Amino acid sequence: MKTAMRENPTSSIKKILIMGLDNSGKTSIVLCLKGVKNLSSFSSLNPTRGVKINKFQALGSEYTIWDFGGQEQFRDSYLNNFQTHIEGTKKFIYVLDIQDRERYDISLEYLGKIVTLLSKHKIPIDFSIFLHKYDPDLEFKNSKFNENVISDLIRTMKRLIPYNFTYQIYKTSIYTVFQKLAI
Ligand SMILES: Nc1nc2c(ncn2[C@@H]2O[C@H](COP(=O)(O)OP(=O)(O)O)[C@@H](O)[C@H]2O)c(=O)[nH]1
Ligand SMILES: [Mg+2]
Repeated sequence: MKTAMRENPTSSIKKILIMGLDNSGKTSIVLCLKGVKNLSSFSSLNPTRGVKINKFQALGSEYTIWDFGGQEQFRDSYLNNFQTHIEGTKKFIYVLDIQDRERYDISLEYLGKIVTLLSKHKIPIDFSIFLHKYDPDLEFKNSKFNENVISDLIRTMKRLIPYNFTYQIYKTSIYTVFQKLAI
């Protein structure tokens, strides 16, 4: 009787996909989600080549996070095989390194392509954009950073995303893992 009641164990596995340019902090975010707290593991990260699948458990569910290494030579092939990768995905995280201002344009272009594919195929998904490396002392340490830079970025981002596409933007940093700030 007990076994008959048991749920299929695979049904509770939630697939999360994380994408963004290389060096934006994707693997670090995966480590944070896995509960790694030792900061030295973050500084010794090597660039992820290709797709890396991580498993972890939290709040009674099992998760698989697909970490897509963001180097240029891989980005187009991910987009060409997008529907295969996206299959069964519950949550999508797009990571943009806000300290990498020289590559805002490239990152926004990549984001635009992803969002266009998702809305074209009408794939319902919980979509989050992480404005990452928003460290607590950022505006203090770097005078070029102020709210205008971020609000310009967000404005450009909103123009790029179709009006009927639902998403959330967060400011994140590995230094404030547990204080994700919704915008
Ligand atoms: N200042 C700062 N650096 C970060 C943050 N997250 C990651 N990094 C650093 O950014 C670099 C690239 O991170 P990584 O996770 O390998 O990026 P990936 O290529 O997108 O997987 C590493 O040196 C990390 O230590 C953050 O929130 N703030
Ligand atoms: Mg990586």
